[in-house]
Amino acid sequence: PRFRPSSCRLSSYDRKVKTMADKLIITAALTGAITIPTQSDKLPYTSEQLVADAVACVKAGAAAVHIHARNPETGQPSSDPDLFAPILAGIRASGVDMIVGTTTGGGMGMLPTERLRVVPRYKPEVASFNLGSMNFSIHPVARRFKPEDYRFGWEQAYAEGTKDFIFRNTFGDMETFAKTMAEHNTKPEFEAYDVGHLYNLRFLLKEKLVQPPFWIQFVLGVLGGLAATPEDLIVMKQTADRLFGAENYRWSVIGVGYPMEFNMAGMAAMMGGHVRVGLEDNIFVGRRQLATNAQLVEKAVRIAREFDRELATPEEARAMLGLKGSAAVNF
Ligand code: KMH
Ligand code: ZN
Repeated sequence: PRFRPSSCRLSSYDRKVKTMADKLIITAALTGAITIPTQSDKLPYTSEQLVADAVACVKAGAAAVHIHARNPETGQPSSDPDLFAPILAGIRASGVDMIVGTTTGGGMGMLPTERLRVVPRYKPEVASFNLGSMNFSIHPVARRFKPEDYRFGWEQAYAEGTKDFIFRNTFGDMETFAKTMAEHNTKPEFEAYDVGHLYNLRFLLKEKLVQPPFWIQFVLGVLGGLAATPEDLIVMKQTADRLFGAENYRWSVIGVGYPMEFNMAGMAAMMGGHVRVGLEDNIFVGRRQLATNAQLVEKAVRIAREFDRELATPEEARAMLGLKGSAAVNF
């Protein structure tokens, strides 16, 4: 008989390719604790700037924002819960719906107990959960600037100091983070910088400290972790599939730096994953072209469209990730 493609039933492979095209969740990481103000005058650090960027990113297509606080006078990263208050309240007052995830990773010099304080205080829908201790350095950035180039007095020592920074997330810390997030119904966004971090998550699962389905962020390109390459992303994805089963987690990817942020966005768009962009991770939208957060989101949206991935709204993303909803937070 003649081969008639129209009568051909979808093979399970074809079905899988179609169904892995989840709506795509874009998270905007607005400021972080790694980028220093001298690198980009577009880096927001006051609450007004952070709220304006959050709203602009959501209007551009992001469903979620990832929030760090900084000292509004100096731009220095801080884990002081009081500094989160005007940012979270400002986002609320904007009336623009979005998933607000807070960091519990903080930055150099912050203790795990200090970093975790935002969870009981604000009970966010999502909070970052870093899956292991590691070197985490931006000291090569300091080589790009002369002492007189820095905008603020703290920046040079901060950037250079990361050479000896150990990002602490021991099993004891992780146990505390897991229990605290469970207590406040805050969904952990598991930050995995290396393959071993996925095995740490597997251990937490075996100990019944965490519950699938998981929301995992593959963080690629940090000095101290895996690189933002297709090979490394695929290693992470295959390892997670093997340890948890593809149906038991959703993943997003961060590519640190340019063009890695967008290379990884393209990979995620193709592979059924989700995307994080923002000035926390990368400051450029094109070669040597400094970007606003919204411009980074706009580029991620263009990539998603090219790969025929529809964007998830905040409400759709909540349903996909099993979040408690913005009425249940404490801000
Ligand atoms: N700064 C990023 C590379 C966190 O905030 O807990 C990872 C991050 C971690 O966003
Ligand atoms: Zn962060």
